[in-house]
Amino acid sequence: MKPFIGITCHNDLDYLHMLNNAYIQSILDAGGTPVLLPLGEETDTGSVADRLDGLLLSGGFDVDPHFYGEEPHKDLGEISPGRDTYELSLLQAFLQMDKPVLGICRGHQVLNVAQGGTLYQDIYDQIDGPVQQHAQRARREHLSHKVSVAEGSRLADIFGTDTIQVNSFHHQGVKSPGDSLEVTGTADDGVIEAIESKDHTFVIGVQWHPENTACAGDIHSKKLFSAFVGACGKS
Ligand SMILES: [Mn+2]
Repeated sequence: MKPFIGITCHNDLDYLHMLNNAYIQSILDAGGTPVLLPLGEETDTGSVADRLDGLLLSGGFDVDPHFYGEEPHKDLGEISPGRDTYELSLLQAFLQMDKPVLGICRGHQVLNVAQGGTLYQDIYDQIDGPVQQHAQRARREHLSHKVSVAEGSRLADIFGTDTIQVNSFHHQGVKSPGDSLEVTGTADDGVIEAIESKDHTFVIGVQWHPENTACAGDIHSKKLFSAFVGACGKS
């Protein structure tokens, strides 16, 4: 049986769920069965986690800074509070069961906040020193900047190299990593691009969007989805 992989959706206007097809296609291509999860704060997230083999937290709006103890910065973007609550609850359930989790962009940030970490609400305003462009003005499958992958990390094992090229569509980033999370990918300007849990079998967050580049044939992105779906098949 192919593993059932829950994918969270963006909920923009209270009546519409949205998910870029690239997430679905990347899971299908890697041999999984995608299960789209509707936002519902009253959902029994423990039962959802129990029935699924893995969780993909998709991209979207900024995380409400109240979840990491901050007031809104002037450059905070749009937020989706109901989605924050739902995803944080869902994620805790998966982490407790040690089922595989892949957080992408916003999902990488949600993972960090769930573990008690903090975010830069705006990397351009809040990081000292020069910050490179992280909101690329090119097609989604274009690989715009470098990420150095930490030696000995799970990502280094998955990619088989210590440097990859990624796309970039973010203005926030991980500031302090949460409990049990290690930084395993960084851009040249120091922006944290990947985190992994030391205490779980397969819990990874990436700041970029590998679903777009996997669908365009990028080998490292395809390896990441294969490793994730493979781990879900064993959970
Ligand atoms: Mn970036």
